[in-house]
Amino acid sequence: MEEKISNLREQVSNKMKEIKSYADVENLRVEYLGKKGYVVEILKNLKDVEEAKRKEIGQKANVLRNEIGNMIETKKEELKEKEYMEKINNSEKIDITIPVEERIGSLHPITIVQRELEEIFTGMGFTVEDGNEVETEYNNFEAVNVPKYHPARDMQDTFWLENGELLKTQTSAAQNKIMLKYGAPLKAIFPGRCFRNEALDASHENTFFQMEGMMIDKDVSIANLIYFMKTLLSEIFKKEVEVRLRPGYFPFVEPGFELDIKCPYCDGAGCKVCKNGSWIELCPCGMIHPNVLKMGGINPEEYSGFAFGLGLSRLAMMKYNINDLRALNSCDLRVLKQMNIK
Ligand code: FA5
Repeated sequence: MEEKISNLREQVSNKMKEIKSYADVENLRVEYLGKKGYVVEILKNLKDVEEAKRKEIGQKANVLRNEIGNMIETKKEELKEKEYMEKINNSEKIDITIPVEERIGSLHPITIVQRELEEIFTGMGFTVEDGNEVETEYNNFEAVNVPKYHPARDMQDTFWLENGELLKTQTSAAQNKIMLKYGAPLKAIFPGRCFRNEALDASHENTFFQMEGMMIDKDVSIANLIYFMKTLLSEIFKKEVEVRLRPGYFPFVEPGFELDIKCPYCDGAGCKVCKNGSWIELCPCGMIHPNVLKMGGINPEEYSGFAFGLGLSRLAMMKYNINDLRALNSCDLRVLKQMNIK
C-alpha cells in the first residue's frame, strides 16, 4: 500500500507536466481526488488494511491528498497567468499608437440651462435649494393646498410607491419644507426631476425637469413676479423678451397665471417653434395662496409672495431648438452632436 501511494505521487507529478488546460486539470482532479478517485479509494479501503499499519497508511494517504490538491491549485494559477499573458500579448493587445477619434464629453442641455438659470437667480439674491425625488403625499399635495380627492390631483397622474410615498410630480413639493426652514423673507429656487404617468409625446415625458422659484417678503406683488420673469427670460434668450400673463388655475396660487413669452425666434411673426401662434406658454406662476403660507409657518397678513414652476426640459428644448422632448432622455449621444453643444 505504501508503494502504491508513492507510485501515485510520481504519476500525478508526471501528468502535471503534460497539462495544458483547465479541462485537463479537472480530469486529473476527478481521477485522483474525485469520489471514485485513486486516493479516495485508498482512504475508503483502510478498513481492509491490517490494524497495525492502518493509522500510518491513513496519514500517508491524507498527506498525498493534500499534496495533489496543492499541485492542482498551483497549476490553475499557472494556467491563469498564462492565459492573461496570452491576452495582453496577443488577442487583446492594444496599440496605443493608433490615433483615436476625439470625443470630448459635454454637459447635458438641461444641466446647461439649469446652471444658467441658477447663475441668473443667485445674481438676484436667490438661494438654490435641493428637493427630494421621493416625497410624501403631504409635501407633494396637501402642503400646497391640494387635499385628498381634490380634482387638481387628476392633472398629475402620480407614481405611487408601496409605502404610500410617491415620486414627486412637481417641484412645488419642496415649497413647504423651504418655508419652514427659512421663514420669511425668503428668495429661493429649487430645480428638480419630476415624474408623471403621462401619455408620451413630443412635449410630454414621464420624467422631466422643472425649476421652481419663490420670493416671499413684505409687499411682494405681481409686478415683482413679472419683473423677475422678464429679466430671467431675456438673459436666457440673450435678448429682450415680451411676456404676457393669462389666468391659470393652480390650487397653491391666488391669483394664478400662465406666463407666455412672445416667440423669441420670430418675434411674434409666426414660425414652427410657436406653431404660428406668436406666443409660447412657458411658466405657470402666481401669488402664493395664504393657506400655503400658513402651512409653511408664515403669516399671510404680514407677508406675500410669488411662485413659479418653469418647465426646464421644455426650456432646454426651446433654447436648443429640439423638436422632440424625448430626445433629452434618450441617452443618444448623436443628439448632443446635432445640437452642437460644446
Ligand atoms: C406645475 O407643475 C405647478 N407646480 C407649477 C407652478 C408652480 C404653478 C408654482 C404656480 C406656482 P404644470 O403641471 O403646468 O404646473 O407644470 C409646469 C411645467 O412643467 C409645464 O409648463 C411644463 O413646462 C412642464 N411639464 C409638465 N408636465 C410635463 C411633462 N410631462 N413633460 C415635460 N414637461 C412637463
